[in-house]
Amino acid sequence: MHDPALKPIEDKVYAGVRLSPEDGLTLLRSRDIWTIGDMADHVRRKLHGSTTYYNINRHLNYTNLCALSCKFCSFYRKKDDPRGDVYEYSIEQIAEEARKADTGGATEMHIVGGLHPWLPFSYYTDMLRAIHEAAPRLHIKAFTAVEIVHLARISKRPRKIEAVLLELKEAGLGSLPGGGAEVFDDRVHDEAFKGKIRSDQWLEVHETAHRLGLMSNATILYGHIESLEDRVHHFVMLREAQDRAIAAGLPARFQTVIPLPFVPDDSELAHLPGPTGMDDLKMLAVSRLMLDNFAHVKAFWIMQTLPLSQLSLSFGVDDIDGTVVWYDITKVGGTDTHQEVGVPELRKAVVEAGFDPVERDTLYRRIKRDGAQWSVETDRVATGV
Ligand code: V47
Ligand code: SF4
Repeated sequence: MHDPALKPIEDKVYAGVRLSPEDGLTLLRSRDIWTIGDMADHVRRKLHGSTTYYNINRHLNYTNLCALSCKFCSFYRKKDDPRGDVYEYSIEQIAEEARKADTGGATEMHIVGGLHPWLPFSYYTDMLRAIHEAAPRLHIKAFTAVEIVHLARISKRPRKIEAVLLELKEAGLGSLPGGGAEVFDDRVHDEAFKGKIRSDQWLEVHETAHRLGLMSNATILYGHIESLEDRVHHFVMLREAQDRAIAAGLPARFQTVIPLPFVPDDSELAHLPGPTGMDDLKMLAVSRLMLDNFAHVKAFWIMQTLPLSQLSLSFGVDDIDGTVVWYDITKVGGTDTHQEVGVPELRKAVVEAGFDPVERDTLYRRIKRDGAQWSVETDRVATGV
C-alpha cells in the first residue's frame, strides 16, 4: 500500500523542508504506516545514524497525594483515601534511594510527584540538597512544569517561576522532565485536566528554565479525548517554542520529545480503549517528522512496552529511556510498581533491531562504564539540530 496523499510530504522530508500543520494531519490520518516509518527513519538516521540511546536511571515518585484530580490519572490519592495507600517519602528515605541508585551505577534520578497540599517549599530544596549530598554525581531531573507552578505558589517568592527555578537549581536541580504538558488545547484541558496549568504556563516554565541554563524535555499525552488536530497543534506549539530558544542562541533548550500513550488503568477515563500499536508507532514517527528542531524522540518502554519500543527504533525513535526500576504513575498489565529492565535486556532489544546501543547521561553525553563505575566521555555527541 502506498498512500498517494503522502507523496508531497515525502518530497519535503527527503528535501529537508519543514512540514506544515496540514502535513501533520495528513500523516496522522493516513494508514500507510510503512511510508510514514520510512520517512521518520530517514530523518532519524540523518541525525543519529544507527545509534540508540539509553541511560541507567531511577524514577522516584515522592508522593501520590495530589491537590488535582486529572481524569486520565490513576496515580493520585486524596487524604483518607479508603484504599489506604497514600504515601510520601521523607527526605531521609529519598537520600537513601539516591545512595542505592548511585551504588547501582545510575547516572540520573528522575523525580516527579503529585501536587502535595501541605508540604512546604523547603521540603523540595531539602530533597535536592539531600540527594546531592548523598550522591553528588547523580544528575537530578526533577519536577514537571505543573509542580514548578505549584512550588511558585507555595513559596510566595516574587518573580515566582524564575525565582523558584533559580533556588531549585542552586539546591542541585539539573534539568526538567517533560511531564504535565498533556495536550495543549483548552477544550481538552477543561474536560480532562481542569485545574492544571494551561499551555501558556507550561511553556513559560520551560522557556524560563532554558533562559536559566536548564535543559528540558517535552511530552504529549495521546489516545484519550483529544482530536488529531489537537495533536498537530501541540507539535506546532512545541516547535515554535524551540525555534524561540534557538533564535535566542540559548544553549539550553528542549532535548527530547516523549509521546506518552494514555494508559486507561483505573482512571476516570478507564472506559476508553487507549491507543493501539498502530497509533503508538504513528505518533512516534510523526513526532520525529514534525519536531524537526528537537534532537531526540524517546519511546518510554514503561508505557509503550519494550517490544513496541524496540520496533519503534525503525519508526524515528533514537532513545528508549532507561532501567527505571520503580514506576508508580502507570502500571501496564499489573499492579506492581517494580518495573525494571536490566541493561543486557535493553541492549539486546536494540541490537536485535539492528541498531547500536549507546549509554548516555541526561545531557546525551556518552558514558564509559565498568560495572557501577562510570565516566563521561569528553566529546559531546552530535545532536544534529
Ligand atoms: O505528567 C499520567 C502522564 C506523565 C497517565 O522527561 C499518564 O524524560 C499515560 O512525563 N497514561 C509523567 N500517561 C511521565 C513523564 C515522563 C516519562 C518518561 C520520561 C520523561 C522525560 C517524562 O505521565 C505525567 C502525565 O502526563 N500520565 N497518567 C496515564 N494514565
Ligand atoms: Fe495530580 Fe499529576 Fe495525576 Fe494530575 S496527572 S492528578 S497533577 S498526579
